[in-house]
Amino acid sequence: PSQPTRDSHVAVLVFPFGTHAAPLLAVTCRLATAAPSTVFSFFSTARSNSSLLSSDIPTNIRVHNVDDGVPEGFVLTGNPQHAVELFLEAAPEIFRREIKAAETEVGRKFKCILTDAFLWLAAETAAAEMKASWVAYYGGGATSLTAHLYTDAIRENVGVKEVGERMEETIGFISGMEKIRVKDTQEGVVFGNLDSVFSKTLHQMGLALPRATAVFINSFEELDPTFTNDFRSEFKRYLNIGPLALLSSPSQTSTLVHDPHGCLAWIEKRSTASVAYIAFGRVATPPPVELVAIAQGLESSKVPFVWSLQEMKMTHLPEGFLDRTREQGMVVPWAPQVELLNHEAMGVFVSHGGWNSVLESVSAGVPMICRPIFGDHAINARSVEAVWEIGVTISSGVFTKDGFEESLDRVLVQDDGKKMKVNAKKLEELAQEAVSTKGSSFENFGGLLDEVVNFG
Ligand code: KMP
Repeated sequence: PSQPTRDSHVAVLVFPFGTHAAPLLAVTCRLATAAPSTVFSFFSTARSNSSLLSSDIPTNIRVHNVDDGVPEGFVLTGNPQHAVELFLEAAPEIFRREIKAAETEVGRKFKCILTDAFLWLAAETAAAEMKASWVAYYGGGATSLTAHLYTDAIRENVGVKEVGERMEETIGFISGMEKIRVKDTQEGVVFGNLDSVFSKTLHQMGLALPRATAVFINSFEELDPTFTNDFRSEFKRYLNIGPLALLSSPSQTSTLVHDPHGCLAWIEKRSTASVAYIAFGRVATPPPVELVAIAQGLESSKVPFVWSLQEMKMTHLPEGFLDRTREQGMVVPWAPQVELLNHEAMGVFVSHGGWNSVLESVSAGVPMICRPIFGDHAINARSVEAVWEIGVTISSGVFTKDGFEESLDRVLVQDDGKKMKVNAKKLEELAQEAVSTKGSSFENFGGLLDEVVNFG
């Protein structure tokens, strides 16, 4: 790789929902550290920016708050997709305005636009106007990206009417998808509302990504060799640069770990591979009846646990649960997830199967129990269960006391679960190799740096 071009300017456009922003900020920090003379203008909403603990970012990153696209006086409904769609519709104009202002402020034209793949329209619009290159970050894994990339092929083969009858069929007509069923695909691929702004955006994202100068994801090539090969011919450049969780390794920062509730001191006293860690995102939490089922399953299984649960949701827990389980486990509003997962006492990660969660579990060699909620959760959960064989999807799709107890027993006690542990440990090793010096993700990060700072 050549020396970074001096004085260049990179725009970073964030999709400010779910957990898209944090990995993109992490990548931006690494790029900015590697290219200190390049300015990175990072654009996201005020709400998203303030939720990123951004105390310690390189000085060549300039963080900008942008409009959220919600019209003045507009009242949002409870549906999270509504806010997403308002933002997506306004995004090309919002970012055009902000990019102009930042160019003037910094006094340097943008030569590269680095964006969340969901923002393909804003990205292509701005890149064409400024004659800049577009580098896209897809926030999920290779399997879920395949469903977006080949949406037309899936629609042709499965049809979009009476899909219900074909939900159990696999989509093995796409290489690497032999174990993925129609019902595992994201809403908006063949079922659900195909005409919503969100569904259309993701469909057209699949058509736009081959035009980007590079597409990168937070994963490692060895996890999905079939898709890795395919994407190399589909995209101009395809780069796996993860797992990001392994790049900021806990050992480097152990003295600084934020652990206000003493989870790490607590897990220290537990035996090997015995603890269940339960954590759902803020947006994607199971409904109150299922929180009760989780609590009941934990109590009757007697499995030691750490449960990260928003304070306001603790009111849904069964009467007396916290008192009765004081010795067995802890319910906390915040937990040091990566450090917990990497502790040898960790036995299973219970989550929705969002990409960041899956990859953090893989990176720590910890088997999973998945309860998919929306988006790519079901397709990730299916890969966990049927492709990588490192966990299970909760039976019947929702938590029940008995179903959860059975899953805990299967993963933590049965021979089946021991195999999952072995498989997860193998993937952890591959992930470690990928990020080590000369590993695939290490090399690919150099490739990304070239694309973003040196323009290939
Ligand atoms: C709100 C969100 C997200 C969402 C749906 C919402 C979100 C997200 C996805 C998603 C969709 C398809 C994929 C992967 C992810 O859906 O953040 O393949 O990433 O209503 O915030």
